[in-house]
Amino acid sequence: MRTTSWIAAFALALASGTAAAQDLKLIGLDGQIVILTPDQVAAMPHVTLTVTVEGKTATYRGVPLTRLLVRVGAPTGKDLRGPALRDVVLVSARDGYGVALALAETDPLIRGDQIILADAADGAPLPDTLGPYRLVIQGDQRGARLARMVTQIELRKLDR
Ligand SMILES: Nc1nc2c(c(=O)[nH]1)N[C@H]1C(S)=C(S)[C@@H](COP(=O)(O)O)O[C@H]1N2
Ligand SMILES: [Mo]
Repeated sequence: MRTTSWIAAFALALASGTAAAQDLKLIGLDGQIVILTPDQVAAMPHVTLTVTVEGKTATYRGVPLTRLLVRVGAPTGKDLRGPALRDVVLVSARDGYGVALALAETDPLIRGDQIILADAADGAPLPDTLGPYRLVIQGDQRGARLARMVTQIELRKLDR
């Protein structure tokens, strides 16, 4: 491809909100899109979370899910009330796997158990089979909701 057409393709990719494979795509209720590169995610405040799921204990490190959701306008704390209690968070993975959570259950001011988007486990970056990101939900006893290979997080409103 010539340089000019490459630049055009890149501009088109940006305009259409297309994320590179390792990028994280956030989608808000009004369709607003925020794409975070691995460097941008790495620069956000991280916490660690040790969980035991199906007998296996691991210490994950990552960004609290709420911090990502506010980037696309999600209400938190006292603002998370009324119709927002019906909003859902759809976490999607590279292999088509998906997990839906209630927005309210992701809020640390509503529920004490933490939910993070992990980029490291037991001191090492997540390998390709687990990363770039893994949803880690404190209190879950089964592994099903701990989505591996997460690439997108979308807020959705239920009509009724
Ligand atoms: N993207 C993706 N994440 C996934 C799955 C999957 O098929 N695809 N399976 C889930 C299930 S059912 C389990 S039990 C755990 C297994 O995670 P582990 O390999 O760390 O034990 O991953 C969960 N996350
Ligand atoms: Mo599972």
